[in-house]
Amino acid sequence: MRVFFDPAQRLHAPVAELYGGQLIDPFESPQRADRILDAVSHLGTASEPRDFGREALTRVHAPDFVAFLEECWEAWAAEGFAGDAMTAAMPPDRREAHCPSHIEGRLGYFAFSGESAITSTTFKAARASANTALAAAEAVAQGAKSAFALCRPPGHHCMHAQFGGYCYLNNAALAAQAMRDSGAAQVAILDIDFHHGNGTQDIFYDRADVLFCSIHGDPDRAYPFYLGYSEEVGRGAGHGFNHNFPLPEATAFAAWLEAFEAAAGHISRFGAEALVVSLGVDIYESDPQSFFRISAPNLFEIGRRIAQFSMPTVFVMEGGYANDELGANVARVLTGFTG
Ligand code: SP5
Ligand code: ZN
Repeated sequence: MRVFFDPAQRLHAPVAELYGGQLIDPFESPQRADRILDAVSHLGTASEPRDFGREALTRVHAPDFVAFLEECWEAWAAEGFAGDAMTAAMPPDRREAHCPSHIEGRLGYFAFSGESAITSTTFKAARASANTALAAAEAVAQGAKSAFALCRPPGHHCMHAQFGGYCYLNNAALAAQAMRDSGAAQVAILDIDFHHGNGTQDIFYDRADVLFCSIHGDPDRAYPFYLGYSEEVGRGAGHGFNHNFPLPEATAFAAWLEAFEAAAGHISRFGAEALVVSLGVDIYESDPQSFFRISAPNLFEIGRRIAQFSMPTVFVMEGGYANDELGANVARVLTGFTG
């Protein structure tokens, strides 16, 4: 399995995350990448991605959103604010909302959630993360059977034009789009992160060429809330190409696997030429952000089942916050896959 990692991803290191009314040390830290990097070294030496340019980003994100990410910090600092950029304002109705010129308003306009900060180097790191996913997609498009994109900050919450949930650019969506652009007629995305992939769903909701399946904590009880219900099946041409599997608190592995097999059925029938896996290991039973009962050996079994698609596969790293087990958990899925 090819492995990709860009060290510039470490540049995103905000001071704090808004969690339970406190500013705490962020769950999503540069150390996560280092822990995973150590644990997957037996799969092969990590390659540094090339720069795919801004054009690659606007294949799935709004140009004004990408420009905002790039300019945000400077405008924020110029305003005289002392901390990292974190939003306190949110549009009451996005469909009617005008995009303000003041940075405080712009920040909320391009956010769907307020816990995640933008620092002076966030855009640089997010681009490095995007390039990592794009390089993995390129390797698979050029014939590699599988690749692991060691991405952080993660991406699956990032929508067409809104960041949040620790995500600033949607790495999995960029990888899927890159495979489409390099000739795959249809691409499937399987999102197994504990949290609903609201951003990936948003990006492909109207499209029939990219199938999106997500297995996650019930949005009635779990972040990112609001989206991820089973009745969200896509819109217009995309109707029937979005499938959500929300699962309740204390879901055991057998029930999780039932959802997996249902998603697998959709993926097999779709007839995709390539698979992108949004790999969040926050499904692990000891993860501080989640509520499934999925053990370490179960993660290995998940990798084994993903291999049964026998499809060119790009793994894109998403969440996982049980730090002591994080690297090992990622390695469990990947070695389950490689066998
Ligand atoms: C990529 C990814 O995994 N992003 C997740 C961002 C979610 N952070 C929300 C934190 C709130 C979780 N509440 C947990 C309650 C535990 N009892
Ligand atoms: Zn997650």
